[in-house]
Amino acid sequence: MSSLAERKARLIVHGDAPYNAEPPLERLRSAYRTAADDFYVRSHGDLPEIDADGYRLTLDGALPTALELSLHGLQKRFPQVTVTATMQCAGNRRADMRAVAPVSGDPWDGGAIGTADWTGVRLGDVLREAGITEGANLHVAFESHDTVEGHPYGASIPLAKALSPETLLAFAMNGAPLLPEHGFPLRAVVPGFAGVRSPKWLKRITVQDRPSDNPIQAGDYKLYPADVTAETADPATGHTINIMPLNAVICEPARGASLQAGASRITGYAVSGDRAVVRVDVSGDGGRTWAQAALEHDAGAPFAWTFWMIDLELPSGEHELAVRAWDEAGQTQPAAPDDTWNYKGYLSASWHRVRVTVD
Ligand SMILES: Nc1nc2c(c(=O)[nH]1)N[C@H]1C(S)=C(S)[C@@H](COP(=O)(O)O)O[C@H]1N2
Ligand SMILES: [Mo]
Repeated sequence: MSSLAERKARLIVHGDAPYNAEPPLERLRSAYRTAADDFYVRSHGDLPEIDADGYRLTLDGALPTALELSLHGLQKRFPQVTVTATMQCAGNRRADMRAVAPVSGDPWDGGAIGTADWTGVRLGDVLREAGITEGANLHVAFESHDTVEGHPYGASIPLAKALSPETLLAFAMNGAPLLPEHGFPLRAVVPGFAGVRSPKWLKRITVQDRPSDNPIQAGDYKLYPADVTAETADPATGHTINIMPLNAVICEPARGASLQAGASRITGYAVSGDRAVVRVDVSGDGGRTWAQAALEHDAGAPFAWTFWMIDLELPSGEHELAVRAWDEAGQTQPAAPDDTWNYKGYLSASWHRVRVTVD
């Protein structure tokens, strides 16, 4: 395994402590399954170092049988499954919102996203073994080994999502044990939900009648209207970000690229938390006219992104490329970041625009 320093050197680093980094878009688009060392890292606190041999996961709360599982015990006791799914930060593309007005948080470009084969056990299988009452109006709260401003990291998901077959306790990514920065030895993977609901370095899972009261769940990752500020924000009225919206990004060419006259290849990704992407439109003239891109999707992976590409004839001069995806409900993305601007810069999902020059 490479060292953390070597892996850091491959990425665009937004901060060292906590460590936050994303891959260049061109490299992100080079493989449908993102290599673990090209996968963005979002951390809120320290990177805990956990010894796999001594590792224990506790399950408690509203469960007839509390469980304590070693990593090996978990792997032996429950069927192992692999789910190909996209993980995305709620702050992906925040940089585009920051161009409208100041926002808080790291200025992620379109690289706070990645797709992997996650191998683990179904969280639902573990909860059923502990005797969970299906259909109850409960929440599954996770607590992790890292510390964020004096508290352990914590977040929760509704029981229905926890019991859904795609939701995993994962120990491997693309066939190898999780890297330390991606949650070794065990993390949750909650496909379709914002990354914040997929806690890394899991310590404890508690079933309870209300969402986690951890500040990450109760205070952060809320969507506010445009007139709300850091001073007026009331977390009790902010919308809890779970399902990720429809989004699309141009990965190549890069912003400001110089292209040769003739057909130019334009590539990127499109993604939606809970609906299929059915069409991707690409414009060479800032959104006045559109052409349809060819789509590449893994039919067996409903929670994974769609890759798209198109060859566009662009005359010489300056052009604004734009992309917008459509989902199976016939919905598309807002045209401008102003439309959904919020002071936290979450869910930035307007048409992605890239200016290029053609010789
Ligand atoms: N314990 C813990 N889990 C965490 C986080 C964290 O800081 N601590 N960050 C969350 C956020 S906001 C995201 S977007 C994803 C990122 O996962 P990755 O770093 O493996 O890409 O992890 C989530 N799980
Ligand atoms: Mo995130």
